[in-house]
Amino acid sequence: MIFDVGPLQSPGYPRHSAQALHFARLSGRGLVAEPVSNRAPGLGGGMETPMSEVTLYGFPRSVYVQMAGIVLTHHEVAYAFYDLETEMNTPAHLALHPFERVPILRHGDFTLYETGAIVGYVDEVFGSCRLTPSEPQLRARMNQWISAVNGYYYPYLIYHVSHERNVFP
Ligand SMILES: N[C@@H](CCC(=O)N[C@@H](CS)C(=O)NCC(=O)O)C(=O)O
Repeated sequence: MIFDVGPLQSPGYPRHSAQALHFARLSGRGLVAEPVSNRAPGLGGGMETPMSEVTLYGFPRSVYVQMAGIVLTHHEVAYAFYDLETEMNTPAHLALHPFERVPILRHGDFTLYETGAIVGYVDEVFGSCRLTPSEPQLRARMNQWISAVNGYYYPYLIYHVSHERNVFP
């Protein structure tokens, strides 16, 4: 995949530091070279007027967005996908997520961010066959893995290895 980082590589940015991509992203600019639509098929409105009761906001390449999508799909929730790629770090994005990340879930007038919170909510609200174990030790193990991915694996795999090799080689 080719990333268009052109003018983002200002010397003022921490090119090789963790989360370099996050700091280097310019307002309103996507990272992918090819233009992407921010309207899922069938979605006519903007972010303020989602047609579906459940809307997942994010960009398709995001593993966190994919996690939320997998859990929605597992529970056969009909949801709209809103591609935020070209609107990352804009005021509209900031209004949905104060840390300017994805995914974000909207269910009716309820808006939620953080993947763990989203999948837990979806599992509880829509799950006939729950993914969350009822047995405390199994549930604790699940939460341990979620925390480990967020705290240890993701920052190194994505911000260090992947971004530094693919985005800022
Ligand atoms: N703790 C957040 C992490 C989400 C996250 O880091 N998402 C990445 C995409 S996989 C993102 O929004 N990156 C945007 C950026 O770094 O500018 C969660 O669990 O949802």
